[in-house]
Amino acid sequence: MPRLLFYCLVLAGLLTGYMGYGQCSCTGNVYFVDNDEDGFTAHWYTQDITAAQDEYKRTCSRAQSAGVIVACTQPPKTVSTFSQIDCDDNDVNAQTKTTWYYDGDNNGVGDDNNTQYRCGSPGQGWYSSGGDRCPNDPNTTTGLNVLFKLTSKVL
Ligand SMILES: [Ca+2]
Ligand SMILES: [Ca+2]
Repeated sequence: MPRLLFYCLVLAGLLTGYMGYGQCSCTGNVYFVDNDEDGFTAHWYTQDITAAQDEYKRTCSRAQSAGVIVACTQPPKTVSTFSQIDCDDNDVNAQTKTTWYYDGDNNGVGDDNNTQYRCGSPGQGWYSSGGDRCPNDPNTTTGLNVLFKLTSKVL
C-alpha cells in the first residue's frame, strides 16, 4: 500500500472517530414516532432530531427525543419520512382537527349550529358533516316535505 494512501486512510479514520460515528455500527437513521400507525407522526421539533442524533453519537445505541428516534434499524411504530403531525397519536381515527356536527334528532345529518372543532369525535351522535336545516325534526333535513304538506292542504 502506498504510504500516502495509508496516511489518508488513517486520517479519515481519525476524523470519522472524532465526528462521533466511527465507533458506531451505523451512522444512525432518523425515524419519527407513529404510535397509532395511521401515517401521521407524533409532534417533534428540529432540536429533537439534533438531540437524538447527539445522544446516538455518544452512546452508539438507540436514542429518542420526543417523537424522534435515531437507530440503525427501524423501530416498530415509526416512519422514516415525516408527513404531518398527528393531533392524537393514540387514536387511529384522528389525524387532523375537524368540525363535528351534532345530530340531535338522530336522522344521520348534523346540525350546522351545534358544532365542535376538535381532533376526534366528541362521541355518539356527532358527525363530520352537517347540513340539517331542521335539527329537531328527524323526518326532514330541508323542511321541504313539511312545506309540501302545508301547500297541498292549502290547494
Ligand atoms: Ca399517528
Ligand atoms: Ca392519529
